[in-house]
Amino acid sequence: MSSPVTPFEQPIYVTRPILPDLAAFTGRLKDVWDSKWLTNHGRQHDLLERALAAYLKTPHVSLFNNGTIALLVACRALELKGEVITTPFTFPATPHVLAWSGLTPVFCDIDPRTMDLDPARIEAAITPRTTGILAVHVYGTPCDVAAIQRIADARGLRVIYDAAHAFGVEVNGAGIATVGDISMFSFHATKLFHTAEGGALAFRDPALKDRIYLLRNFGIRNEEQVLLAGINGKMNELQAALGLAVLECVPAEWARRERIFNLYREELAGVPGITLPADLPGVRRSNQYFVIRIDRQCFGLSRDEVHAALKERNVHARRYFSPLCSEYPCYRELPSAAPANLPVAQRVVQEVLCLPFYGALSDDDVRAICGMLISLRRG
Ligand code: T4K
Repeated sequence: MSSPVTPFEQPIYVTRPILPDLAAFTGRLKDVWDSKWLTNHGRQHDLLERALAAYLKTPHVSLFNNGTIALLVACRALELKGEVITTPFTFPATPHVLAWSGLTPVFCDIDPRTMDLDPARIEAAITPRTTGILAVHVYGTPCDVAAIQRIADARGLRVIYDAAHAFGVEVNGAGIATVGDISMFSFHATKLFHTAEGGALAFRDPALKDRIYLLRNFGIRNEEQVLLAGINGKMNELQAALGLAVLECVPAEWARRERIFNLYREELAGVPGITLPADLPGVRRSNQYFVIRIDRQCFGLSRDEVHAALKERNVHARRYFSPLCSEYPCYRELPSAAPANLPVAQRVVQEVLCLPFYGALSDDDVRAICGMLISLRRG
């Protein structure tokens, strides 16, 4: 790139997956071929389950074919009923899982700083029909888990964390999945750790293990007994083998993203109208997204105008998570979806922009993207 406004010749996407060394992956595939065992809890599956429990510092991990099915099983495992309090500022899967479970999502506003569910707004949303809270560590930023747990304990509610973006997040050295009743991780190709498609549930209560195991395999106990109305949520051996190969690459990818994270912050520091992600004390980041917020007044251009201008220059930043889930036709008639109930989310969703963020981006690419952004500023 010769000038900050020269478009990239090749598209720069918001992310690119880790692709492990092909020989390392085919070596693992050879084991699968030799075993003639392709799915239903094979060796690769068990190896990955154990490796992830250690990596995530959590006692129990159950692997799934994707994060959405994992979340469905979490709702079923905890026997949620009636209403579940959740955030409107998330990927569609979060409220859709509630709807598919016959539950009513109750949207609650978010904290303007973390962009996660605001615990101060939860109490007012609780009714006699409320049985749970489904909170999201959005962009990997941990929720105020202590405040959420206090409310849940006082009101007898179950807590599920959608930790799709929070792989490897630690708070004061503790894995992010050691809070609440169950946490869900997504291992989609767009995630730092992935199995192409995949996901997991992580939890502490050993009593949940058997139930979750049954629910993800049609409820089958053995050849004679089907105990529960389960589903097919199993991760297959090819996914698990890929996961084992990808997991070996995660530390280097995380470290490279950490460098890019800091480079973005250096290059964009002090640009009027751009708010950068803050450091959170005691938190080890997921390095899943690099999200900035654009103040239209101060920057001179709206977030949507910046998004379009970057796209013209072949930089495909993403407006995750716009529109708000509460604006989808399937939810907008809910009383909790009223814009007046969600003023912070309404504002935040117009400001956020996820910049390209993956290890294969060069330092020069990052500087060029920042140069483009700065050159777009008016005023
Ligand atoms: N809860 C939350 C909070 C979530 O964010 C998600 C998923 C879930 C639950 C559900 O988990 P899963 O059931 O998916 O495990 C992507 C992902 O499909 C989705 O998994 C993810 N969240 C969401 C935030 O992002 P899209 O529609 O933005 O993906 P797409 O295809 O536009 O890909 C984005 C960019 O990534 C592309 O422009 C290029 C790059 N890419 C993508 C793929 C698929 C690649 O380079 N290679 C690839 O193979 O949803």
